[in-house]
Amino acid sequence: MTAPVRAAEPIGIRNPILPGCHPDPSICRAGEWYYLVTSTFEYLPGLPVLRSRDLLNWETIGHVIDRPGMLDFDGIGSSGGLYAPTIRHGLGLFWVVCTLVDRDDPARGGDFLVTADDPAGPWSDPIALHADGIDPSLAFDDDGRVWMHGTRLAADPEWPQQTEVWVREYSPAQRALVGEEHVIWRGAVRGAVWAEGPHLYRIDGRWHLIAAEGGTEFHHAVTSARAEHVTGPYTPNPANPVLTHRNLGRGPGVIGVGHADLVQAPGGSWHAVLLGMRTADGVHYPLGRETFLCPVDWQDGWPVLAPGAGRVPDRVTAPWATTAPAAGTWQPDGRRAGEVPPGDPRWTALRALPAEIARIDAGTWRMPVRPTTLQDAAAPAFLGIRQQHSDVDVRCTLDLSGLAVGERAGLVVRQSERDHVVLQVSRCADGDVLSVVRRRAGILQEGAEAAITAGPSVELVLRVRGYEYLFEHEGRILGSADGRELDAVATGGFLGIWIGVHASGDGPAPGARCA
Ligand code: 6LW
Repeated sequence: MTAPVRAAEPIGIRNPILPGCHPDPSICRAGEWYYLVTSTFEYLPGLPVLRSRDLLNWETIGHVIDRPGMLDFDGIGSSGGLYAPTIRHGLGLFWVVCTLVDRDDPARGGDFLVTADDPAGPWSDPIALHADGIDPSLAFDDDGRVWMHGTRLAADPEWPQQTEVWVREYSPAQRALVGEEHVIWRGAVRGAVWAEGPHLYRIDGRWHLIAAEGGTEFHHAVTSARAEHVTGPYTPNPANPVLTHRNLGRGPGVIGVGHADLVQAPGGSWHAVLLGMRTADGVHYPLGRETFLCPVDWQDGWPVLAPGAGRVPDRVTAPWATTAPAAGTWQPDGRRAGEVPPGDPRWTALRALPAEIARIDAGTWRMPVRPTTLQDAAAPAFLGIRQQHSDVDVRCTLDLSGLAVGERAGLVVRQSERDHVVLQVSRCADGDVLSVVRRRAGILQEGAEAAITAGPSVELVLRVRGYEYLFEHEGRILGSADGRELDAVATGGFLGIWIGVHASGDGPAPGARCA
């Protein structure tokens, strides 16, 4: 007789599967691999492409926008830039459609398409689609035709911020949208703002639409509709919204779930990636909009998201996963200690590629000072990574040997040009001064200053515990910031917090006093 073998627990991880600012996730599968992209706004390289075989272990294999000159980001203010990409595999190619947004100049940018043989890149130069609005997507018909769709403000709105979803054929030969345009969707709920993030799927002889609505904040929701023909008419799912957390009220947990994209596993099961925000007070979420995973069932020809639960699960399992996320890679619930070496794909710069801002030398970044400041919608000397956990300790050593009098360098907690906090060393004629400089809604709030003897290098420390951001030097707290004043809710942006280093100044100014 042999002892019964206990079934192994299915391998799982805590949601979100991609913590930190990873909004508007889009997913596709090619063979045994899933590929996922998310929005990156004014940060470059843009649109990370992540790959997984089991929906749990994700690895960044490249970025869609990774060459100078692919798109012009100069002057694009914070929370503009790259919005809501869609990734698909079809006709032997990988396709990404996305929008470059300039919130100050709607005439600039617009929807574009890039393709690649290999999702790791290189991606083609962008093809402008000359379509209005945001959130483009595409779907392949059984006969090989390509149908683009997207969201724009309704031409003839019945209420403020009502949008409409359009569909139009794309001709790969002409590299352009062709034929008639059809408006197929204006929202499931009367009065719902921003029906957006549409994705069409050809499933079992029908067309299914998944869209978000309610705005990408607390009232966000996922809706569904279906049609016999891609151009409609679309019948709303009687269960709409098919997923939302807005009815749960305000409390700690996950809020704002929406903007879903569906994918089928090789075994036939369906899954959705979608965005949501982790909050401790029901209101604020400094980590931004993160990517969650949720099971999907089909009943009576309609998708059921999170069947039997009606909310995004805290923990997701993948029965076919053979390995838990490896120790040493970042994990939603894991603690990770160690360096983020130069070259790690998480490093990003503002409106320029990291390689245009700094170079890697002997295992460290060398970032020349630039006159551009964090308040400018340009490319400052800034390198940072998204904050992915509510509790983090960041320690950075700045080599100040090249810093001239009148220049400054420091550790930054950034939301935007108008909202950021810097623990900064200013090089003055009579020594170095350390200060915490806050900019809130564009207004400068100078903190306490301390004279220090920085020497050739200085170690600056940031400790984040929930909403509290503490700036330290040599064990002394020099200032603090409140995450509830820096998050997208407080500042009106779309981003989570980035943590990075920054230097600015106008070059050597002998004899200058402290700037
Ligand atoms: C995204 C859209 C949205 O394009 O936020 O408000 C935009 N809604 O779906 C940026 O993430």
